Amino acid sequence: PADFNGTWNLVSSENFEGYMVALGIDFATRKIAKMLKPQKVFKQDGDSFSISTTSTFRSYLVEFRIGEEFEEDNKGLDNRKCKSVVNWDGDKIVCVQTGEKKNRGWTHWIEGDDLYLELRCEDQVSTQVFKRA
Ligand code: RET
Repeated sequence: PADFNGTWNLVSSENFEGYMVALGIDFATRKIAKMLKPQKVFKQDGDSFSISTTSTFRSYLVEFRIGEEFEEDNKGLDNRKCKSVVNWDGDKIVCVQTGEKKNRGWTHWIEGDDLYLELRCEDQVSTQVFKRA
């Protein structure tokens, strides 16, 4: 499987605004969040992952094992609880976040030297690209 370990900095973001609107993030928070260049720190040990997304404004940590459902609180994002599960799809990790919002989840993969993140909520898709720090 792919090795995501390392520190990654955001370099580009498509439709993050649409994703945040779909999540119901308020206007003021969206204006700030759009300007941020978050950093991701991946710690991967076999099928155990810890992914921290940090920014000057707010940060988010998620920890999971592949294939094991966990309660996600999305604290500091939209604060809605989900039942989440992450699985491998080839060299991609795909998260399904089951809860109030339809079609919610994300996919991470590596392409060349870049880390990609596709964020999905309802009919919105945002794609972010990160480079190694
Ligand atoms: C920030 C700033 C505050 C508002 C929002 C944010 C969004 C964070 C997201 C994090 C996704 C994390 C994932 C982790 C696992 O790989 C930047 C904290 C809405 C969308 C997918």
